[in-house]
Amino acid sequence: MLPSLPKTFPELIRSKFNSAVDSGSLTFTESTEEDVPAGDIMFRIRVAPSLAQKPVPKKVEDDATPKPKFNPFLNPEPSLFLCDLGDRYSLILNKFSIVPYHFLCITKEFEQQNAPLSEEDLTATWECLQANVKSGSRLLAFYNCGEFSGASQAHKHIQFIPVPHEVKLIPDVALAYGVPVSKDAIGQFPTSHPDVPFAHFVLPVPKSPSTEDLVMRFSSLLARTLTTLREHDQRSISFNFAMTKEWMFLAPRCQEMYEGVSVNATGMVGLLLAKSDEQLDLIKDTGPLKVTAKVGLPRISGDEQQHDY
Ligand code: B4P
Repeated sequence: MLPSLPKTFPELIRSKFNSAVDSGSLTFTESTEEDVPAGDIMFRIRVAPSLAQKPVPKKVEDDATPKPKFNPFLNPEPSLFLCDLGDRYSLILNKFSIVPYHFLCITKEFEQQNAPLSEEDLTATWECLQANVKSGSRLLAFYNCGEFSGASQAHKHIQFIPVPHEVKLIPDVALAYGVPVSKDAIGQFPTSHPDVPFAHFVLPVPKSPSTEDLVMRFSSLLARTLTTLREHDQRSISFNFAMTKEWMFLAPRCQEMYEGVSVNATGMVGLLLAKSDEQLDLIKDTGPLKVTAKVGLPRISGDEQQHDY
């Protein structure tokens, strides 16, 4: 059984964030936001031109004497450390934030980022989602899994960013079409937004879910995701996971970026990141749904029949 987050977590994260920015151990990048509509979905595009200058870790093969890649999560910087969560996880601030209070739940020991989330990972995610780190916002948890998912670190980490309540993400809109009536063997059947061209699967999360509730939902979404990857002959198991207190979402991936625009789980739920004005123009000209469709996989036939809108 995982212990709860300390009651003082919101105060802790705010004071640690401010001191880490002041001391220079956390790089906070200013950004602007632009809303771009796509049917009844509104994509929020964050534009952060100075992120393009973020240092990219040197590739191992570039070195004359190859060294193992630095793992920032094995001994996290004390100035970024927030607290432990049970024996297995630590919570740390993201060193390169573009939204305040972006934090990560990392495993204490090395575990592979390309593995699916375990029962313990899901319980830890649910526990972190309870924190009220910013008033007027809810937390979005996300996990980039596999080589085409937008992940840059190989050590298991689930990320959390505050998202203003007024921002309706793709899973919020998908669920507004109605909870599907069909049931699968475990009593849950994922839904998806009818106008979103890429394969994605959403399930509502009950108010006080048991561990079994979380695991059943994740397994059901993962089964759909794996079937889609298989149907498209994708050998690499890459997908994005996102979760709020209201829903769980998974989307299979076949590509990390489109025309230089890197997309992670936040992009697949409607929060894209542009690292230059040119990237913003590209997203607007192409259309955010088309950009996300290029890095996701087409829906497989039969998906539509699972719904009763
Ligand atoms: P990954 O899953 O590996 O990759 P990512 O989120 O896509 O971030 P990436 O590092 O590729 O950054 P990008 O320029 O695309 O996550 C690794 C996480 O660990 C990242 O959050 C990274 O910043 C963090 N990290 C790296 N070194 C660290 C260290 N020493 N200590 C602590 N944390 C460390 O994007 C830049 C940032 O913007 C990322 O944080 C990304 O998550 C975030 N972001 C992307 N899209 C966003 C959006 N739409 N809204 C808000 N934030 C967004």
